Order: sequence, then C-alpha cells, then structure tokens
Amino acid sequence: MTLNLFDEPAPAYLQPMAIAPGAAILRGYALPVADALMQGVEAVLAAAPLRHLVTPGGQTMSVAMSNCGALGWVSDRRGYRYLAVDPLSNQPWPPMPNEFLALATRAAAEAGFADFMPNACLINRYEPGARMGLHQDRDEGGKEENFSAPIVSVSLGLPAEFLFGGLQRKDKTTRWLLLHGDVVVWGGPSRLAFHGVAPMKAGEHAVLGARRINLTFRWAGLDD
Ligand code: MD3
Ligand code: FE
Repeated sequence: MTLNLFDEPAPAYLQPMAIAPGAAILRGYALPVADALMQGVEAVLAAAPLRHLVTPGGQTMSVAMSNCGALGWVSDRRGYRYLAVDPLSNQPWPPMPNEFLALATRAAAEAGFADFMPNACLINRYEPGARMGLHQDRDEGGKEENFSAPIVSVSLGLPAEFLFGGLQRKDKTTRWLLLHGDVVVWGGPSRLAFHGVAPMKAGEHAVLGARRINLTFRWAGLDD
C-alpha cells in the first residue's frame, strides 16, 4: 500500500494557532528554509556587523543587533528611531534577502495579513544571559501612529522564553517557548502588546551553536 501524500491533511503548522487576538504562532514554519535564512543572516552581518546598542538611558543592550531592508532600527542616547543608513558605515542597510521577504509575506498571509510588505528587518542575536526587558514596539508607526501592519518574528537557534503581556506594562504576562523555526505574527489588537525575552539559558544548538537569532519583519514609516 502506498501512502498518498495528497490525501493527508495540511500539517498542523499551516493552521496558525492563536495565542491572543491578532497573534498567531506557526510552529516550525521556517524549518524548511532555516538554512537559507542563516545564509542570508551571515551575508547581511558581513556588511552590517552586529553591535550592542545603547539605550537613551545609557544602558548597553545585552542583545546584539543589525538590520537589513530599506530601514533599520537603532538606539542611542538621542532615542530610538528608524534610519535608512547604517550609522557604523554611513551606507544603506544591506537589502533584505529574497528568502526573508518570501517567508515573511507567506507567514503573514497564513495569519490573515494578505498584503504585508515589510521594509525593515531587525536581526537580534542572543547569547546565553542576554535578555530583552518588557517593551512595546512603537517606533514603526511614524507621525501618523499607523500600526495597521503586523510584525512577523522568526526564531532560529537556542530556545527562548518569550513573555507576552497586554496593552499596559502592569498587565500579567504569559510565557511561550520559542524554538528554532517558529514564526509568530503579531497584528491587530496584539500589535502594541508589551513583550520581552527572559535571560537566555546556556545551551548549544546543533546548527547555530550557543546563540539565538531572531528576525523581526516590520513595516516602518518615517517621522520626517
Ligand atoms: C509582540 N524581539 O525585536 S520577537 C523586538 O525574540 C523583540 O528577539 C523579541 O521584541 C526577540 O522588538 C521578540 C516577538 C515579537 C516581536 C514584536 C512584537 C513579539 C511582539 C510586537 C508586538 C507584540
Ligand atoms: Fe519587541
């Protein structure tokens, strides 16, 4: 007897699981393209190296960051903002690799955002001990405060304990383990939810070693 794959139901990850209104997790969705994504990451980082940004309050972030696409997120003593040029090189950020854009738009469509067109991809690199405090992502909205576009996140490498809260800092958080290949789409009422990442545990991922890479795809407007 031959297994007819065409009669199989769609794999579970093609049914996005809602974790909150507007937020859907697609477990393992990026696994088939994880190696291609990592090739893109290494190419971007060769042109725009990871760096530990300083917050407006003067703290050096434990997560190292870079960007690709038309706009990149930066932080320094003057504030948080999106820039078209990498301040380290005074050159445009590297273009978004085609596989990045293809995965992000396909995942957004699975979650109900058919015409997501990201113009920014933030690359976060976590080593053991790195963390990200509870925050909202508000810098994309521009002057118009337009948050209609979702954010798509892709996790690669070591697992992370992700904290997901509500629209106010004091709201209680739920914890989600994000694994290599997981994709999450954050839109609608979840777009401005507080969230963070607990300190990373030590570990060794078979492909990435002792690190986690998180890609977040965004549509960002400019303030001017
Ligand atoms: C929920 N990054 O870069 S990705 C960030 O794992 C950031 O590196 C985390 O928070 C990381 O800003 C979390 C998941 C994520 C990203 C954006 C969100 C969740 C979100 C925006 C709104 C709500
Ligand atoms: Fe965030």
